Amino acid sequence: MKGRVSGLVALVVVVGACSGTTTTTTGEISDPFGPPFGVEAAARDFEFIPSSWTVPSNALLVVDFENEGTVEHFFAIIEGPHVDSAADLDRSLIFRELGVGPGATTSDTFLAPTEPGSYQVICTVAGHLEAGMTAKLIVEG
Ligand SMILES: [Cu+2]
Repeated sequence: MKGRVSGLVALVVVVGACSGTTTTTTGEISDPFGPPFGVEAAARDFEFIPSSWTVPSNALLVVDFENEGTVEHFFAIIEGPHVDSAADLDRSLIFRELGVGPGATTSDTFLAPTEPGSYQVICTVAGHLEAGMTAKLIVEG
């Protein structure tokens, strides 16, 4: 009997210690971004395969980027106006960038843009965008 009373007192202390916080207990851990959304991308000399991808906004993206070419390539998602030359690119507009050497594959996991729209994807190696390495990431709300 004495043990029960002590337990009750301890519970009250714990609840009191938690007041004022926003902690909630649901009994299960949920992923606020939903299941990961896979994106398969490949680079050749000098194009992206495919030339567009459609993803949900704010989804957790798992991008697998394979380089089927003979030189290094990058997969860079650009925010802002369409660019025609890497020389014109303001690097602060790069939302996310992955690079991989010839014959290799890299993977990256990140959140898609929250703002729906069409985002340009380019290779940032000098001359590659001009040679045709441009694609689209379509973000749907
Ligand atoms: Cu390239």
